[in-house]
Amino acid sequence: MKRRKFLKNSSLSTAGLISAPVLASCQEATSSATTTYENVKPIVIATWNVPNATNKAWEVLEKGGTALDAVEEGVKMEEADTNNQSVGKGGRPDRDGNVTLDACIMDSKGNCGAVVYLQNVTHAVSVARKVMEDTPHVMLAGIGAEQFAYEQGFPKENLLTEKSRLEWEEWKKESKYQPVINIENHDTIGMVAIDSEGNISGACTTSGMAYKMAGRVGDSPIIGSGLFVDNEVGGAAATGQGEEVVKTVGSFLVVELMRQGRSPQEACEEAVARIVKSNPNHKSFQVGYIAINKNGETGGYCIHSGFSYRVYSEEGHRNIESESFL
Ligand code: SD4
Repeated sequence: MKRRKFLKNSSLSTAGLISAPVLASCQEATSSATTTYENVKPIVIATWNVPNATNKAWEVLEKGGTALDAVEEGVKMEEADTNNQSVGKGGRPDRDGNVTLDACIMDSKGNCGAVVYLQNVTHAVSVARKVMEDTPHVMLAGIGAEQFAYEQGFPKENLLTEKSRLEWEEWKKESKYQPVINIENHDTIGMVAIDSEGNISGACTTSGMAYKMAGRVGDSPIIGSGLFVDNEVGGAAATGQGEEVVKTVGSFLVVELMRQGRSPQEACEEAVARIVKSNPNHKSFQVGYIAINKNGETGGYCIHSGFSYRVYSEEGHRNIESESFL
């Protein structure tokens, strides 16, 4: 969608948002969420072109596995892949040279778990799942998350590969020691799946913004920002500059827009519009969303071109070049 059409649509949809749902009674709002969805078939979507991850998730779904298992197994592929320098092992470090991971997972019953600032453990998403299933909490951070992971049997590993270390050394020579986000080269994986029972789950995992300040946490492990699932409606995930996603509670926004009747594509566009409208400098960073509704319809949209998302369903697998604002 090009800029002019996008602005027109976003202003129309903003007007729609103010008039209809705000006036609707709670009962009416709930009834729009209980739209009948028929013939739901398994499907998985993920941010960026990540065929190994979506293939793995599809393997789980095809065998009748749960969406929760599918998204965990799927994103683990990227966490283990040292060529993906935005996720898990091999991720780019913070500006002090430490690789710190953020991840979350959410199931179809609304349960969720997250880890932030996790070091020395590759499969942050699995630790997040353990937080969800084996603790009374939803989020563990830093040393506590790491300690919990070891207690759960996760191995201690050095996540800083030689490639990422050498790149960081180079960056230090050039940089003014500022954290940066590379507009086109980041591959945080957010994944949402529907299983053969029609249940929806999602996961999101990242090493965060390259050369970030020590201690910085982005949107990816924050339920509602980097990921949100509502089994009545659909799910959404974000990638890009997490600060902007957090400020607009982006993935929750996308799901709530779908609840109000927007298609996944329209919902992603509106969520990007919120960021663009309040950021005169939106050309300097990237944010992208993907979404799926209970019907298995998908959408994706971002600020800059170059964003794509991956879909795997009974129709096969495909990479979709997302439309963009710029
Ligand atoms: C973050 N959203 O930490 C992540 C970064 C990202 O691909 O998406 N990278 O802000």
